[in-house]
Amino acid sequence: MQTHSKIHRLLLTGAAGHLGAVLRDRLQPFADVLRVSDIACMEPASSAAQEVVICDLADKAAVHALVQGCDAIVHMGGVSVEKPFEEVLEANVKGIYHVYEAARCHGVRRVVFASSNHVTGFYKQTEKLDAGVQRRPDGYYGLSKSFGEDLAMFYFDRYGIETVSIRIGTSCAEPANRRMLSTWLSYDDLLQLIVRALFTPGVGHTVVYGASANRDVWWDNHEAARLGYVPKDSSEPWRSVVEAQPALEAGDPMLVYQGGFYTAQGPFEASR
Ligand code: 15L
Repeated sequence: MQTHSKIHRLLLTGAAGHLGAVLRDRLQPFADVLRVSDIACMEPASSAAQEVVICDLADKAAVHALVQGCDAIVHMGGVSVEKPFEEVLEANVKGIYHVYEAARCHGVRRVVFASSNHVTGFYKQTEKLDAGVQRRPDGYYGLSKSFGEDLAMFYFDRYGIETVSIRIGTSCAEPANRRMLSTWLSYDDLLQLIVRALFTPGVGHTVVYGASANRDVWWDNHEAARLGYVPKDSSEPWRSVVEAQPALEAGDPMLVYQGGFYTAQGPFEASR
């Protein structure tokens, strides 16, 4: 990947999560010091250039201490799947507010926010969207990411903190089902997009989708192209294996909605 000048101290939240763990070593070359945090236990620092901090994002004072001294933030932390509202509220809604408030107080000027395709999950798979489309969140998780994008916009408009919000599709080692043939984002392409989001000047608040160069895309990702993102991978090599899977029933949310099964989760409380 093209070399960039380094960020002095880069904070990666959610470092014990699936994508956080993938990014931890891959982001190291882009920072003099990489501070990694999570609410869960993590591997110890692999070198003097890593700092490991256990932090609950719902704890305002702890987040302030975490952010102090950092120059940019890659915010992957919080709940990463659909959950009851109260859990999402603590980790994602209060969590991202604490991150931005701490960024404001401690002079951080750039954030990369791991938003999600579930912000627009109730669109049909037959529709093609760009990042400016009206949001249609498919659950509390998607709603929290929608809030996060609005918060990022507010902190840019009010305080000039720049953010790229990445509506990540499905970032995993290999596409494993038909939906992922469209939503898949390889780890290398994820890293490329995050690096572009960190180093491209003048992004204001930009929203992009996070997908590889898949054949059947649902997203017009011209905003990502403006950041210089050129995905290198595609789900196509897995198509024949995935298409050999048993057919889904007509009407299955995995076939109908962009958000797949997220659109059918809940309610989490019994009706009264
Ligand atoms: C997400 O936002 C989740 O974090 C991830 O676990 C996947 O479920 C992904 O969306 C997806 O839509 O496949």
